[in-house]
Amino acid sequence: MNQNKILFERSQKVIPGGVNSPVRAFKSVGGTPIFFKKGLGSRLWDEEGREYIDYINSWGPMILGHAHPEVLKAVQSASFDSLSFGAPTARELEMAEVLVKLVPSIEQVRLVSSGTEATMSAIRVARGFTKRDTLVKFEGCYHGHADALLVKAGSGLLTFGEPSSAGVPADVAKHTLTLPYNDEEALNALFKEKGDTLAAVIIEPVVGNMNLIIPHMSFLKMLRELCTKHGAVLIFDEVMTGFRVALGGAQSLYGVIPDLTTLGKVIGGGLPVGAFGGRRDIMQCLAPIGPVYQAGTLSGNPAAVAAGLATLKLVQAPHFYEELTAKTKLLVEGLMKAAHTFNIKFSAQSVGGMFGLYFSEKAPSSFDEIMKSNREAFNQFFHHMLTSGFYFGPSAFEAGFVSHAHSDEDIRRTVAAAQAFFQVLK
Ligand code: HOZ
Repeated sequence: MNQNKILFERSQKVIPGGVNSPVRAFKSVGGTPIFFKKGLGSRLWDEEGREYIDYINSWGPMILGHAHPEVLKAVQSASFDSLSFGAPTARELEMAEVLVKLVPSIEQVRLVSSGTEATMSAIRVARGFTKRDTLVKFEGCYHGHADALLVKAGSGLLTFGEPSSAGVPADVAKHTLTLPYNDEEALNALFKEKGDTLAAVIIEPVVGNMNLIIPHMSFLKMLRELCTKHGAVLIFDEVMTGFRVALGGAQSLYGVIPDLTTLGKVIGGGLPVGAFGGRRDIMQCLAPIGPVYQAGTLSGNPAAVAAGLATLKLVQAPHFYEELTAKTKLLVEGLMKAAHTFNIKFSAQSVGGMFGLYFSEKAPSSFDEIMKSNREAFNQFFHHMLTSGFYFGPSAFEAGFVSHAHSDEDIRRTVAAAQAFFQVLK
């Protein structure tokens, strides 16, 4: 029997659903998840020895491709000096200095171990700073799995059709208000009614968790103005977009600067690192100097920070983001051209190294529009590509990721395989 099937059967006996993160279970696309054994550059190999070109890249972190020699060398050398101290290190300081230098909104920053921890902590400090409770998020945006954020969320919750999680007390959820993404009228109306009671608004400045959704500039600008006017803390969740869409994240791309920013994924180079940072006056509310508590034994872990620092050094090479953006554009434009040759209702778009594929006539800009795309066609596409050796996200509600290691030839082969699918679909 196929190794992936054998391992998945074993896994389901000891791990709920056989996976450690729900989207990986292939529930929405059907079939058996692939168990991976090795990655190198743009390639992955599964337990059967089959080769794939990877378009997930660990959901974003592997921006340099898998097993980059300089990242591995940095982790190796840090590891020989101990895997954890639970005490300050010079490396953490170096990472904080790099983040302050490169991310426009960050004056002070604290490291944590995941994106979930970063968003959860950013919200707490925003509430402590404003002395208000109410939080606003946008439908279909996913900000990790802290209780307050599992209300009308994206990613796995959207994939499985349960946008608000069980296990979140109504008393907690009642402090989270939701608005439709890119809807200026609704935004204005909420601020008019409740603006002065809002602690924070959290948003993915480019959404990557209900597939890829690009913000309208006027919407982002209005959000910034309203938060400033009403004293609500604006949090950009750049866990996905940070160092992915541009060196300074979506905030540098669009010139809209939040009060706080959360980071993760790329800044750990594939190991678990998160960060939240922003205005000095807000960050100064954190313990040990302020009343808002936040802590972590593995925060600033030496091996993880070494992987992140090596990655952040390499992404600062001249033309890195121009090249990454060009590769990603080559993919989405190639796929669109191939689909349109056969009159398939398909669209695709990208920002930096992130992309979205949609079985709909035009790229969606809201939760309602993405819900109308043809999920059945996506599932067929996914399986055709998987069988042909191309690994895309197993859900119509996830963005895709290209790495700097992808070659034009990788992309040409991908487009050719998709073209064969579109031809049959027509
Ligand atoms: N929630 C992640 C994507 N939006 C998936 C995480 C994973 O399965 O690793």
